[in-house]
Amino acid sequence: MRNSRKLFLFPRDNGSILIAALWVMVFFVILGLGVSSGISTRIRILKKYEELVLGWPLARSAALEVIDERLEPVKEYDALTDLGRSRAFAAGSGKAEYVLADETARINVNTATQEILVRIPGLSQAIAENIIRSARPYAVLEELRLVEGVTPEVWAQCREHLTVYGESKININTASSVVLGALGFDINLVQAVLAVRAGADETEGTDDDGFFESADALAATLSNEIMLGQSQLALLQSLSGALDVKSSALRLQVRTYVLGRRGVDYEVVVGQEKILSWREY
Ligand SMILES: [Ca+2]
Repeated sequence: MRNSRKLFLFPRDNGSILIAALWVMVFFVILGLGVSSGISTRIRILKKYEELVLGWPLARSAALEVIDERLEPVKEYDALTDLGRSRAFAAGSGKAEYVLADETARINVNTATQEILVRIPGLSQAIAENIIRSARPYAVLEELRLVEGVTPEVWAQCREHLTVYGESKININTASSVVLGALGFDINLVQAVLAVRAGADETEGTDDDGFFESADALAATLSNEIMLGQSQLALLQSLSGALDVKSSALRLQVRTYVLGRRGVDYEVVVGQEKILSWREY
């Protein structure tokens, strides 16, 4: 017994020595792989930690900068040209790049009537009824997915037109043709609104864009584009309390860069005075 153990640990023939040496090599290779994968995992965790720790205050500072700016606004209206402009916030070894989108260009699902909801793509009469009967207000738009009839296909069609943020007034300077249609605008009115906003180059988001100075001035400004009929004037009159020219909630799409590397992305919604929602990717 003692001899055989001795023979295994210290083999005398060359073949056995070679096999033993190979086993030793395999052992060290496995050990080496284990150590290096442990180190690379640790480096990855540290990088992620660094991106989160440094990226979070960058995104938060960008959001607070937007809130501050809006407390003393330069303009009394919000239009696509200004909101879509790329902005940056830099601090130390980090930078946050962001663009703004208007949440109040969307229909607020918490306050919308059934008549408006049913004109949103994907929402049938039955689904619109279910939404009205459901426990509103929703804290997040994703709660809509729990409503009967809202399949993944319906959700994909309607989500970009809806919001749970803002004061329920639609910004006429940023609303899409779908949202204007949901409010009851006929095709001629929608085209007239878009024509005013697009300006001479007929493209929205450029420097020559037009805008509506106030909700009250909507009919007067549109009448420069088209001859307004009685029903159109009546609709604009009925909507005067539901329209605005300014946003009450903005969404920031933030990209962070930490030490020159792309960090975590954030989606932040800000209201008049505070951050309303926060997501990271
Ligand atoms: Ca333009």
